[in-house]
Amino acid sequence: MVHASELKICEVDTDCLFCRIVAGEIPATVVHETDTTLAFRDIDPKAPVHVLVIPKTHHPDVVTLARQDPAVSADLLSAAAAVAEAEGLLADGFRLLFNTGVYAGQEVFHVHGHVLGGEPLGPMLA
Ligand code: IU
Repeated sequence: MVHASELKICEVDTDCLFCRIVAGEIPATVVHETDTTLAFRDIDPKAPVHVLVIPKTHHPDVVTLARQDPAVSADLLSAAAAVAEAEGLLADGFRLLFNTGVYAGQEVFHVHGHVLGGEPLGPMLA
């Protein structure tokens, strides 16, 4: 396991909230961790299960991550799948969502996948 302090955590924004969670400076309810990813419960859950899955390295959005680090992109999908399984979401299904940019309402510019489930979620754009 690589400790966060050994990683080049945040090259872009030293005030990045999620980089600070990775560094252990801000508390979060962590549900899954790998060498390259961290998953923690959203502080304002929109479903019975609402977990955010992030890379430990800083990339502002999923497009940037995909271009800069395909290996960590794959790790992030694997982590989301592991979270969904651990949270008991595989039988009934779940949503994996990456808000990207202003039109999507992205608020935190450290890429994060929302793992949402635990009840019927309704149509995407309702
Ligand atoms: P978005 O995709 O950038 O809109 O999602 C940001 C999410 O981060 C949102 O669901 C917030 O509730 C969540 N969040 C959090 O879990 N902890 C925080 O300290 C803050 C936001 I600020």
